[in-house]
Amino acid sequence: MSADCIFCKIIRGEIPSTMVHQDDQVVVFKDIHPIAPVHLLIVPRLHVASLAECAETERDLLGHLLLLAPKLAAAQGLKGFRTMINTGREGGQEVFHLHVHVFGGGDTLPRT
Ligand code: DGP
Repeated sequence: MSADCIFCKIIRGEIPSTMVHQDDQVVVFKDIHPIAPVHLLIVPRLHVASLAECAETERDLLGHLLLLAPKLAAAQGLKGFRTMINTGREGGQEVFHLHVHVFGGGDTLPRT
């Protein structure tokens, strides 16, 4: 846990969020600035700044994050979805607590 981290504060319940899933390893809540009709953030309870800071010790956690994504998407009624992990400031990351974006719904997403 990191005292000043906004996602750690959400995990501790100090900042409100719309939670859609919680388990022993992760919490999942709606992004405050959605870019699609469904836009979720899968956030590990462990404070790791980014994918670049992950080590072998995070192998199981990373597997859990990714395997959860299709289950969450199906529960939201999505037929397809996109995952995104922004890493580092130059990678577009704004919150330095590892998270996986899961989004979809509405029109077909543009090809990347
Ligand atoms: P990234 O660029 O990958 O670090 O995206 C961080 C996302 O986190 C961004 O899409 C907005 C979202 N976000 C930031 N602060 C909050 C918050 O307090 N609550 C929620 N629900 N989402 C937040």
